[in-house]
This record gives sequence, structure tokens and C-alpha cells, in this order.
Amino acid sequence: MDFQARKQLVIDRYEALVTRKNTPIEGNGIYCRYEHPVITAEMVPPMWKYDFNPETNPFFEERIGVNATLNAGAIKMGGNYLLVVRVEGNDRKSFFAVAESPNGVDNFRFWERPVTLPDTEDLATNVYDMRLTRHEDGWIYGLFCVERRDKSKPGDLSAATASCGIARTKDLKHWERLPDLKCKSQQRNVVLHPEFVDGKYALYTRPQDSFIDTGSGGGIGWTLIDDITKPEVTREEKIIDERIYHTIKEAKNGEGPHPIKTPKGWLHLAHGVRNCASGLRYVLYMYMTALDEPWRRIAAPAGYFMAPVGEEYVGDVMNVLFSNGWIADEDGRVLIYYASSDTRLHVATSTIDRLVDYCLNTPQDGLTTTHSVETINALIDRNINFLNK
Ligand code: BGC
Ligand code: BMA
Repeated sequence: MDFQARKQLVIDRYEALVTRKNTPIEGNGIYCRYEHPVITAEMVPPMWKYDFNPETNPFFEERIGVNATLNAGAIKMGGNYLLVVRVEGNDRKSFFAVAESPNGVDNFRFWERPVTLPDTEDLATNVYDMRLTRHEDGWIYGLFCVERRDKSKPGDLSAATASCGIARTKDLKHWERLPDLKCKSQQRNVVLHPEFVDGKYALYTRPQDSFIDTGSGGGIGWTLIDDITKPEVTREEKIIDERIYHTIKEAKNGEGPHPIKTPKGWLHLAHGVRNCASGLRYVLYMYMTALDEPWRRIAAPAGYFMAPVGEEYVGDVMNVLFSNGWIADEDGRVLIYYASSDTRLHVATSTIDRLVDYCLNTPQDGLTTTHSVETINALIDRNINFLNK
């Protein structure tokens, strides 16, 4: 194919994808998945990847490859649905880029350019997984993971450090970078609570001993910090949702997006990880905390909320669902953005009422087989009276 024909083909394919209609699939009554992913690597604008000059690119070859679009922060602004997507190049570096849709389920289009995020003096090797919080102080904060080579281990090429980067904005266009969160442990999943608590900024954390290992303790932590412009963890990181043997969060867990406030408590979405012969399995789960004490758990439905199905199992890092963005709409709808296998981004829709019902009425994990069977038998006993009604 010649330059002109290839260029047209690339543009046509791109346009077809970004205008493709998406339809919900009825599922378990708790949420609906959608027929298509909302953002894939093929939906990154051709302008970012191709040299459009026939002199310098006679074959219309791709010059800059994009490997994946995943783990997006989400927010509603000016009536539209915006995602700050983790875009990962073929070079394994990720960066952030905003994609916008009028309805939240299809027609997502990236803005003209990716986000130019100011860096700190100690340049990061990689940044990823931004959690967006519209805080009551008037700013929109983005908290994300900053990864650097661990210089204390020069002999180990894979040794890295993970810490929490913080930037704030009013429009997702102009970003002010604040210092990285100072903290004794490594941090990959820090989330800013949207309200002040005792007049302080509140963080969900996930203290870990080293880059990969969460270590002996661990779970989702909670701590208050005095000054967001000089962010430092000085108080205890209180574990509010712990890891538990033989559950979906045995190996690791971490807060997803910031919790959603409801009349019955805060709704939390998190990821849980367990180990198995094929590697780590990442699933999504939910829990609720008290309205007046967001660190006190009041509901913990057993098991996972969402796990990979079908093509979601397959990708760069198999058997992974991960979410760091959801939007609570004015009409009570909730749009959950999740990535599958570190490759593509999907949406699932539910409502506040359905999610609260799920959290409050799904049986808890009894932590043994005997309890699981008892729970099923109790349900059958209650159901017998209703079967023929
Ligand atoms: C990757 C992340 C991953 C982390 C821990 C990083 O290098 O970019 O996607 O979560 O390692 O495995
Ligand atoms: C990490 C996360 C994500 C990723 C997941 C699976 O720990 O921070 O970036 O989706 O592992 O690879």
C-alpha cells in the first residue's frame, strides 16, 4: 500500500473505533459489563504515532508504538466523563493522557496531547495509576505511583522504589507538582480522601516493605497528614482492611479510587491479589466504612466483586483486573472503569443503591468451607418458601 492509502486506512480505523457504540450486557444484577472496551491502544490518536510527512516517512510506518491503555483515574467535568489514562508505550514507559466522552461508555477521544506532568528534581523512571480526587479544598488532586531505580542496590538491575507522587489541577490541563509523599515504607496505592478529617488531609495507603513485597503486615492503611504541600506520613498507618489467609486478598490489596459517599456509609472499591501456579491473580472487591469514621469498616461482602472473564484474562499481565477510577453520577448511576490484564480499559455500570445493597446484603466470608456451605444452606432454607410464589 502506498503512503496515501495507508494514511487513510489508519485514520479510518481510528475513527471507526472512537465512534463505536457500546451496549450493556445484563449480568448478575449488581452491575453490567459492556460489549466493548472503552479505550484500547488502537484508540490513541495516529498523530502521536505516525510521522505524517511523506518525505520523512514514505512507507507511512508507525514511529512510536503504544502497548496498552489501562488503569485510569476518572472524573466528571462540565457534563463530560474524563479519564486520566495510563498509556504505556512500546518502550515500557507510561504517561498520563486525558480521554473524554459525552456519555461515559463510548466515544472516548484523547485530547490533542498527552499530559505534560512537571517532574521532581529526582526524575522518575516511570509513573502510573493516577487516582483523582476533587477535594473540598477546591483542587483536583492526582496521586500516582512514581518508580525509580533503587540506587542502593547497584548490582540488581530490577531493584526499584515505589513512592506516591502528587500533583494538583483545576482543569486537568495545567498541573502543579507537589513533593512526593515522604514515608518510611514504599507506596504504590495511595488515595486522597475527598474530605478533611479533623481538619486534616486523609490518605488511604498501602505500606509495603520493599518494591514488590508487602511484607509481614499490610493491608489498606489510613493516616492523616498536616500539610499537602509538604506531604509526610508522621502518624501511624492504621490498617483498615487487612489481608487474610485463603481469601482473594491473601497476598496484597490496595485501595482503588477514592470512596463514594452514600447516606449509608462510604463505598470502597479495591483490588485483592492472591498467588497461584500461573502467577498473581488480581480481582476487584468492595467494602464499606462508616460515614462519620471513614476508617471503620461496616461491611465486607465475601470474595470478589469482579474478576476477569473471557478476553479480560488475556493480555500483557494475565489474570488481572485493576481499577483506580469510578464516577458517581448525579442520577445515582456509578460508572466503574477497570482495566483487564494491564492491556485495555473497560466500563461497568451500576448504581449507588445496587452497590450499597451488594455490600450490606452479600454474606461475609466465614473463612472456612464449613461456613461457606452453612451460608448456602441458610439461603436455600429461606428460599424454599418463595420458590413457587
Ligand atoms: C509496573 C506495575 C506493577 C508493578 C509491580 C511496575 O514496574 O509498571 O504495573 O504494578 O511493577 O509489579
Ligand atoms: C500493580 C498495579 C498496577 C497493575 C498490577 C498488575 O501492582 O500497581 O499497575 O495493574 O500491578 O500488573
